Amino acid sequence: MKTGFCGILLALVLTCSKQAKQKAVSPRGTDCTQIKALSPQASSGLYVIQPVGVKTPFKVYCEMRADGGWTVFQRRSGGAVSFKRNWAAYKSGFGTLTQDHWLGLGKVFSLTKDKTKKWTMRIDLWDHSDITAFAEYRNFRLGNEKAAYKLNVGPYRGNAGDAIRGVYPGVDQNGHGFSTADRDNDGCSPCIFGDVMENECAPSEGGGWWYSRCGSAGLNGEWHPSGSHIGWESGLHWRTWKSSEAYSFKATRMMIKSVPEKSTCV
Ligand SMILES: [Ca+2]
Repeated sequence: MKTGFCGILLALVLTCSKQAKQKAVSPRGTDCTQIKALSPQASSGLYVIQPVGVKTPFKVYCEMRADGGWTVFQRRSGGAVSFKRNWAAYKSGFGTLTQDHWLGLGKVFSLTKDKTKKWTMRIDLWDHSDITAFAEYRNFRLGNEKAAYKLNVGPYRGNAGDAIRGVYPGVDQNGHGFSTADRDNDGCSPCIFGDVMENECAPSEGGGWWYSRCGSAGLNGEWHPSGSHIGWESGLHWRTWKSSEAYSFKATRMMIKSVPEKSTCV
């Protein structure tokens, strides 16, 4: 009988502590995709995730869509949060999760290193007339810090064009390491663009990115308001969509969702 009583007591304690945890942020999961799968009614917002093999859980913004739960790792919508930052900041993350932010290369790496899943990256772009376009890449994965968080993407689909692989030959950002003003992995030593000679892409473009001879995609440059968003070398650009002249977007979002390795779904 004593054991029974203790069992009930234990169950009560566990239930209470579970409820207390759920009050803080609920539900939890290894990523936003799992949270959405377990709780189909879950709405977009802040959640705590703990990727497989990661000791310390961390907060992320989950974009809950009909096609799954997406873990957001970049958002731009204004100039309040500067993306002109060095390696340490791009590694650990900065900004406000519910607003403009960069989640951090370390956290994105900790998600995509889970070999039991494949990852799809989605990029959403908004121009200054609020027209949107998107690019999706299957088999998204980052290398570790030693490999400069090398970008790996598979097949592309979307209507924004494949700016990662670029407009011109030799500027493919796929397979390239991340660069910041204080960490140069851009493949320019120097690069010659017409009458311009470039040694480092990050300082001139304004933010960290997987620059490859600078390249056709770059969403971490300086944000420009409507009216001064055309004709800038820096800025938020995706040249396969807005290629006629340098065009800096009004807003951008980058996010990933997981697909179980054995799943036949895509
Ligand atoms: Ca260089």
